[in-house]
Amino acid sequence: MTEAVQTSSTFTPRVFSGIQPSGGLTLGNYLGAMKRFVDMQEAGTHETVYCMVDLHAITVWQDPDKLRRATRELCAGFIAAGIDPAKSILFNQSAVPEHAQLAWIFNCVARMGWMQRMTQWKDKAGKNTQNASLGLFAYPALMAADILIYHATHVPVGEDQKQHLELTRDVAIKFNHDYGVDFFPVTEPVIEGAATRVMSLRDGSKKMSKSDPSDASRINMTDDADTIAKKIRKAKTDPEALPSESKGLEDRPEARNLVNIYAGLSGQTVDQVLADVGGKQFSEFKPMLSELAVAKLAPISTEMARLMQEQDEIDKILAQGAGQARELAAPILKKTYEIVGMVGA
Ligand code: AQP
Repeated sequence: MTEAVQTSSTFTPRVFSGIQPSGGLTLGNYLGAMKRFVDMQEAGTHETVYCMVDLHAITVWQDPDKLRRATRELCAGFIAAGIDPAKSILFNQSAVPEHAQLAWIFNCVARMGWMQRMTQWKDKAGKNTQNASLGLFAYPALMAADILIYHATHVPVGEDQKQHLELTRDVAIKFNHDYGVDFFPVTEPVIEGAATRVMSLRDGSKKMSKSDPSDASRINMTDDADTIAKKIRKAKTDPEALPSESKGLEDRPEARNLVNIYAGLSGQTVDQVLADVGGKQFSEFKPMLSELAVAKLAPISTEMARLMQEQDEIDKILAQGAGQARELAAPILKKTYEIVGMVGA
């Protein structure tokens, strides 16, 4: 079914979000993104479109075989976590060329200064910016295209993506202003819950990340029960007992991180968790956290492993999702080309 393109401010409530197949899924991706994707799917208030953003992944070097495997593994992760291809559109970004096509238009709308201010660019490019890829610099324009090619109204993300979401809003506003249209929505970020910023288990000031060289810094969704328990046992903490109120977690980044993780996994608020565990030492709290993490993550990793044996099934789901995504994206790209003045659009 082809959607009629809307040019007014009344947009279909639609969620878009993506995850890079740039390595294995982490607990940060799960709590900050995927678990919330499932909640939004189940709420049934929005159409939900979820993507493995492989074009984003190659902004830093990816081994082609590993990228193929990580893309399928991520798809398996989505499904194992509860994304239902009958309810959500699930696909990989490169299979829908409209993303890259709209990104080019947005490369011409966005300003160099906007990109230079992005903290992710500064973090990932490091000191040697001259040697970083042009794609890494332009990453936020592609992300804006990912979202706006579906006229998405809401984007659930972790805290780290907030700045990119603001840039997406700036791109939509500038495009609408420059061309005198009300064509792209000004998308709302959805950054909610106790675990929108899961930190490294080794350093409470650093984000838990799939590309962190230290495997001990993160819980991978494919870790077995023993590995999860070992990583939590070794997680950096301080010598104090846990406080009974969240105010007591100020200036205690590692303690706050473990409590946030517990809250995210259990579906409680931080204050509810602290009401139960306040006064406990980490020697008592860490085994509780391990038990909860294993109980929540083991069914997902088991299902992921099973699905990874069904590669044809995964590829079928991705192809079907890409077809559905293109039905939404193609008319929006066509209209964009018309607005911009491309002949033959
Ligand atoms: N530590 C985290 N806490 C909360 N949310 C997180 N997300 C990632 N890490 C955390 C959220 O997961 C979604 C997908 O992220 P991504 O894979 O596209 O890119 P990323 O944010 O750069 O994640 P990584 O793990 O750090 O990947 P690499 O190491 O490849 O850069 C986003 O919604 C993100 O907020």
